[in-house]
Amino acid sequence: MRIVVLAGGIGGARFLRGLKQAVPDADITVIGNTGDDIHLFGLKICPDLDTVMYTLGGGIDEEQGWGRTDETFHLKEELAAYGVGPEWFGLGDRDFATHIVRTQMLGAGFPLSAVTEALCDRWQPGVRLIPMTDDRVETHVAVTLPDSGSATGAGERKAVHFQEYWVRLRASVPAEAVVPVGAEQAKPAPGVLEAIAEADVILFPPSNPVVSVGTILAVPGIREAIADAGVPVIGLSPIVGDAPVRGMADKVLAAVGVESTAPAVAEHYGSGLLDGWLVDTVDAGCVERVEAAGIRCRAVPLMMTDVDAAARMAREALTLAEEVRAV
Ligand code: FO1
Repeated sequence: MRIVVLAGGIGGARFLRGLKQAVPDADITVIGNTGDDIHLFGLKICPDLDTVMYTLGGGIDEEQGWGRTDETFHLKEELAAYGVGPEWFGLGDRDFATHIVRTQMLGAGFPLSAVTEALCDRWQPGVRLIPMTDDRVETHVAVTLPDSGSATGAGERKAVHFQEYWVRLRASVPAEAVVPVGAEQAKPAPGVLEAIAEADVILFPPSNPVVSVGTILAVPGIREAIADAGVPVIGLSPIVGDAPVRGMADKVLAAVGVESTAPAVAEHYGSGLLDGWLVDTVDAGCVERVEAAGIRCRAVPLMMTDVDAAARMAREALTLAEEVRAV
C-alpha cells in the first residue's frame, strides 16, 4: 500500500512512528513542512524535516520531541561568549552537524530535496521524506509587542519569524496573521505531486493545521493534487477537547479565524479535501457535526502516549479510509 503523509513536527513524527509499526510493509512518503525553516549562524535549519528524520531514525531527544539525544551545547556557549545570538534557539553540537552538512550541500547547488535524501541515507527513517518545496518558504507571524517605551503605550506591530514567535515569545501574544512568505512562488519539490498521484491513501496526521499542514497546502498545486487524487484523504484531529494536544495550535488557529475544536479544524480543511476525520473519544459528541460537513467521522482514542497508541490510531485511520473507499 502506498501512503502519503503531510507532516509537520513533533505530532506528525510521533504519528509516523505508529504508522510504520501498524503497516510495516507499506510504502510511506512523507511530505515535510519547511515553513518553520530558519537561517541562523549562516546555516539553514529545517526543524520539521529534522524532527521526522531524527524521530524515525532513532536520534531524537524523546521528551523534547525535537533536537538530538545525548546533546551538548559547547558551540552554543562559545557563540554566546562572542555575543553572537540569538541565544533563545537551542541548537546542540550534534544538531549543528546536520545544519552544516545541509548548508554545505545547498551551497554546492544541491536542492533541498536531494540534501534531505542524503541526510536520510545516514538516518534510514524507513519512509521517503520529501520537503514540500525546494524553494524558500518561511512562516512569519504578525504580532503587536507591548512596547513599554512608546508614549501612547500602544504596542509595536511587527512580523516575526515563526521560530521567534514559537520559541522566544512562547506564543505569549496573539498571532494576528500567519503568513507563509514565499509560498505563492514556490513549486512542489520533485516527487511530491507524483507521490500524491500514486498514493492509495493520503493522511493528515495530528500536526498543526495552520503552520504545518496548512503551509504544505499553501504550495500551489499540492492542495489541488490531493483534492483530485481520487483516493481517501483521512485526517486526525490535533485538538482534543478544546485544546491542542501539544504545542500552541490554538494560538495560530485564532489567527485564521478557526475555533480550537476538533470539528472546526475538519471544517477548516473542508470536505473538498477531507473524506474522513478522527476525533478523540472525548469529542464523540462532535461526530454528527463533522458528518454534517460531508466528512465521515469516528471517535477513537487520539492520545499518542506511546508507539502502540500511535499505531492504533494509524490503524483506525486506515480502516476509515477503507470505509470511505467502499462508498
Ligand atoms: N523548540 C523550543 O521550544 N525551543 C528551542 O530552543 C528549540 C530549538 C530547536 C532547534 C532545532 C530544531 O530542529 C527544533 C527546535 N525547536 C525548539 C522546536 C521547533 O521550534 C519546533 O519543532 C517546530 O518548529 C514546530 O514544529
